[in-house]
Formats: sequence, structure tokens, C-alpha cells
Amino acid sequence: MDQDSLKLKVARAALDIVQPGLESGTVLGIGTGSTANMFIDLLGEVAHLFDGAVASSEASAERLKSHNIPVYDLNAVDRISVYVDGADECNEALQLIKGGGAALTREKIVAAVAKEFICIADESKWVPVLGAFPLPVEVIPMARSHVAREIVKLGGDPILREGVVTDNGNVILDVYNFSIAQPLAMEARINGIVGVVCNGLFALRPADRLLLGTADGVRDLR
Ligand code: ABF
Repeated sequence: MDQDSLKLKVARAALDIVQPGLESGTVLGIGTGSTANMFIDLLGEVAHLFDGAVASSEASAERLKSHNIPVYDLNAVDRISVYVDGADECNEALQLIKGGGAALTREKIVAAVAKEFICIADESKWVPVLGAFPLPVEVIPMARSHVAREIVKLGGDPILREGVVTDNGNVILDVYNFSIAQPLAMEARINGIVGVVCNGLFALRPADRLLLGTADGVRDLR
């Protein structure tokens, strides 16, 4: 089964989980990326069952609107029942690397607000140790060189993601050759570097549930 088929399977599995709880007043948190896009497209079928969504990127906001799903500013919402989003890597503790789509900061914000974070991913994202995927770090532009020097001290190889400005007007450093044996400590350490807006480690707030698409079916991990 190809990767897109696995992504569609987990997107459908997420909808099957979320749909029974949809009601007037429900606001969903929606992630970014190709797997999240499949979930958005499926949500269009049940748009009449809930109030709307908070999006983790302008791209996801536009896709939601294309399905006539109202998109709310997070500040106008007092609760988000479920956040559904993909990941670039996930480990057995449901800790993630996210940000390949440059939306990590808003993703982490919406995930922090949501009561439950359901991650949807194909089996290629499952790893024993996080870090094979280069860790995205969102950085205030003027601090880029300072942050890069500090990341080198931590043992990583930071590379500016050329031609990318985030929805928040910042730049992305992708950190290569960075095996992350202690995700919790490393997330906090990178957060402490002045000039860092956010990093793609989701360990302090991991997923609550992971739907992992495999050739043998969808694994539902909590
Ligand atoms: C998003 O999901 C990003 O953080 C991450 O890069 C992406 C995974 O991409 P895809 O679903 O396209 O594999 O949340």
C-alpha cells in the first residue's frame, strides 16, 4: 500500500473517532501537511455537524474555507475539543518531530490549547529515536546566526531553510545530524536559546493518541 493510501486510511480513522463527538458548539483544531489535508477534505463531508475550526496555518485555513468550514481566530475560542495533525517523526512515547511544513509554532499553540491531540501518520514516520528527520527551529530573523552557533554547541548542524518565511514572519533552521536521546530535555534546552520562537520537538506536549497507518491496518496507540 503506498504512502498516500496509508495517509488516507489514518485520516478516515481519525474522522471515525472524532465524528460521534461533533455537535453544535464544537470547534476543532486542524494541523498542516498532506495527511492533515486529507483529514480536512473528509471533514468537508460533515461540516454541518460542528461549528468550525482553528487552523495551524494559512494554508490549512484556506483549505477549510474551501469546504465551507468556518475558521476562527484562536483568541475567539475558549476551548478546542480535539486537535488533529500529522508529524514528521513519532516515537513510542508519542513524542514527535513536526515542522517540515514550516507551521510548527501555530501547530504547537493549537495543540497546547486542545483537550486531546490525535496525531495521524503513516508508518514511515515511526522511529525508535527522534532526529533522523532534521529538527525544524523557528527563529527571529535577526537572531539566526546566534541561534545557529548555540545549536552547534548542542551538537547539531543548523541549515537555513532557504526561501521560507513562516506565517509569523520568521525563518526556519533545520538541524541535521541531531540524534535526540532525551526529547524532553532537548525541547526545553532549545526553547531557552534567545531568538528561538519554537522548535519542532513535541515532547513537553506529546500527542495523546497516534493513529499509525501500516500495511496491516491502522495502529491506535495511546
Ligand atoms: C505537519 O505535518 C508538519 O508539522 C509536518 O511537517 C507534517 C507532516 O507532513 P505530511 O503529513 O505531509 O507527511 O503537522
